[in-house]
Amino acid sequence: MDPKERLKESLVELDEDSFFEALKDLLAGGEDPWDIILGPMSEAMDEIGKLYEEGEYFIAEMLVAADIFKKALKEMGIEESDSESSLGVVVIGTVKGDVHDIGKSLVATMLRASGFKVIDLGVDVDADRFIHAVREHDADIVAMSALLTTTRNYMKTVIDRLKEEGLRDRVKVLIGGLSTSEKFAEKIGADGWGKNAIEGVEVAKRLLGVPANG
Ligand code: B12
Repeated sequence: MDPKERLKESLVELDEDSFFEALKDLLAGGEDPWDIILGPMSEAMDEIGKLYEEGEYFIAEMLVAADIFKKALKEMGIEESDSESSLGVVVIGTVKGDVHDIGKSLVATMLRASGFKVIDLGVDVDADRFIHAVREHDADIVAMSALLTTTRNYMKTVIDRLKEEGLRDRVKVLIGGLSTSEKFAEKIGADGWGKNAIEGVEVAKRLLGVPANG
């Protein structure tokens, strides 16, 4: 079987040994880690979500999958490291009520790797914490993640608070996560939406007027 397929399947089946064997083969074959992460690994997570919806998998299985995913990131050296940057300051977090952190952390990592300074507030972040961080770090962008349809509306709450605090004109708002879309971003008055970590960086650059290859 093609190692990408094998990787995807073993993650869906939570077969850690077979997963890491396939990962080793892919990396040895010169595969780009980001292609693996945003390709078969993310597809496997979608599959696992479907199995959860169908009642085949439970929270425990989703947790195991998240654990394997994070181990793989470590194995590939995709870790968060801080760099002093010139492109701009991004405050990022998963919004209140939502604890999904893998996608948000990937976006943070990719932004850092691209030259942004990133303040990662973690998960379950309320409006007060976003506002405080924007002031403290003089942020250029507020980036929010939500995977649940029940938490995405909180993004609007944060945008409203930014307005109330007189900060909305000073920062761009970038959103993403499974429960969001370009249309949703427009609806709540965000400035941009990214489908994945790579698109997130592209949009962040565009919002700050940085050339695409800058
Ligand atoms: C792993 C997982 C969990 C783990 C999370 C562990 C962790 N540390 O993150 C645990 C077990 C905790 C969990 C809990 C729950 N989960 Co869950 N979970 C998942 C699962 C299987 C994978 C998520 C994931 O990591 N994906 C991989 C990453 C790489 O993808 P991503 O997060 O989407 O991020 C990418 C993009 O979306 C984007 N992106 C993300 N954020 C941002 C931000 C910006 C600014 C930008 C530009 C881009 C961007 O870029 C990322 C990289 O490409 C998904 C299924 C799925 N399809 O995703 C369900 C899923 C999200 N969960 C779901 C549910 C229902 C729950 C629970 C409510 C279950 C329950 N009854 O308790 C709880 C909620 C807990 C809470 N309060 O948050 C549903 C949500 C349905 C809905 N419409 O709301 C899903 C879709 C499963 C399903 N199909 O039913 N979950």
